[in-house]
Amino acid sequence: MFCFQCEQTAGCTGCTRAGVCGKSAMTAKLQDTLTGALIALANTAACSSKNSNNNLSASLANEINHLILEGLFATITNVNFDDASIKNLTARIHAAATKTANACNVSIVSDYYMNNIWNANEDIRSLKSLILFGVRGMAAYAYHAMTLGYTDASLNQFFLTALDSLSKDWGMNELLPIVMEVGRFNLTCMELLDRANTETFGDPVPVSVSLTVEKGPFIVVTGHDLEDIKQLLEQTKDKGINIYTHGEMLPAHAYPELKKYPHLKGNFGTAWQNQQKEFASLPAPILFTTNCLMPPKASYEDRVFTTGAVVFPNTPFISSSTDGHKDFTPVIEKALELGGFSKDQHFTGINGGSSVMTGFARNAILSSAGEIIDAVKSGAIRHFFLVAGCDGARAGRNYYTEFVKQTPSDSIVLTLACGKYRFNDLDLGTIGAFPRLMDMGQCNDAYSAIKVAVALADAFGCGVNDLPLSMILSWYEQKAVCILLTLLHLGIKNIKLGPTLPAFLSPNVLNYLVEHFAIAPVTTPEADLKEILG
Ligand code: FSO
Ligand code: SF4
Repeated sequence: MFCFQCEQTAGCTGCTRAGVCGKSAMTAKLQDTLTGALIALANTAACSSKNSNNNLSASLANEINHLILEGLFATITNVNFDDASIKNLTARIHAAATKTANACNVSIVSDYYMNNIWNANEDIRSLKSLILFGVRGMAAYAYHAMTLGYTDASLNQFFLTALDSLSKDWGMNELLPIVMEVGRFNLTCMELLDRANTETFGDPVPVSVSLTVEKGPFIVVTGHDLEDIKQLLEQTKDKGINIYTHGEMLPAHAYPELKKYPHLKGNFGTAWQNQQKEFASLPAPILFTTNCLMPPKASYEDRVFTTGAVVFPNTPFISSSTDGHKDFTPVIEKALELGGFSKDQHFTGINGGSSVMTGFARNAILSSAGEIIDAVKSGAIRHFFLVAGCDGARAGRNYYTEFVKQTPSDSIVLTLACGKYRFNDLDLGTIGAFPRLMDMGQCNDAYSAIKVAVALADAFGCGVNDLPLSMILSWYEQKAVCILLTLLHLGIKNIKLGPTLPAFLSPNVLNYLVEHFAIAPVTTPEADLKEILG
């Protein structure tokens, strides 16, 4: 096997025997076959449109779009570990490719051989990896939007174009623009998901979320899918079961259509890499709606449930009916059977805090834009830091905790995604009416951060790079790749990235990013702060 798509890849170069994530060599091989089949499907769809013989029925086009998103999502780190379901998905992709070829009267394209990419010249491999991993991350966002009924034709077309490009014998000049296009289309995609989430569940409002788990039966929900938690909240109404968010589900507390449920009580645990420890003796079921699933330990494997794109062998999966309804009865019954804690448990965050704040999405912040601009003009706010991204197990990640602790008292720290659990229970105080630490939401809410940065730049009549704003990012898996490409597409410079740089950046591609965007690895909090604040 060969896989180097995430930050924890073995030896910072590549997993070759089995994945550090727990993925077996067989699963990795099947995921490669699946990806090769997706590329062949994209090739077939491309020849059908080239022949201007585009006879695809709406239902076949829809089926292709759905399979592309499902297939790409299944290969993201910590999502699907189940060989049978990967084989089944691959067979469905083959069937759709055959139907497409027949409908358009073109010959069937055989599966692309992924080793052509893994064994290519390192720069080509690097650029094709950026494209592939970027569209994998983007597919997760498009999938969540699709679940809520939001799609975008240009985005669907781009997934096919990007996949098709992976099989081409192209050089840097052809591939680099496609890498940047991934960034552009991911902005469209995050905007689509933002619209889907806010039009369905309302604009987030700032809330304080308790870390106490009350006595009695409860369910822990993790991942990014707000529709899943909505259906679960509806189905657990008046059943004496409380619901707790975990990981990337924390921002659910801020959405009016979710926070209205009184049994959505609080947040349990920290970021994904601590789950094997935190779930070990939990007297409650855990529902995984997206990544990041780690192979469950024997101590709690009987209470793990998955849904959506997440699949693990011998683990109950909650499927969706054609109208999108999911029946969470098995999870509910498990919660009642386990019964929860016998008395309230006062958990704390990593730094000892008993609650965390969330809900500072674009609307919440921009509704106070006037006050923020005045505070910058008066000197009350000297600098903004966006300390954002994914968490992970690597020891050097306490850089982010230390960085936030050392930010000066006249600065604001904006955050999002699961890396925030390293510091989101800290009390950094306030500047006027604003908390110094504001959580904007999930990783896809990088869209909110972009909207806020662009609005501030407009207000000050400057570019985003001229604002007193620095981006200190942490990456782990492929969603971070597409977000990074979006920031580069927007021309944002001087991003600091850690805890290590991606193994799939070749020296030449990295040089290109450094020359054009001045991207740099994080060093130490002291040195980075000194450099940023001059
Ligand atoms: Fe974290 Fe996992 Fe949002 Fe990622 S839970 S690491 S980029 O999947 O999704 O931040
Ligand atoms: Fe290794 Fe990451 Fe690939 Fe898993 S996803 S096999 S940890 S590089």
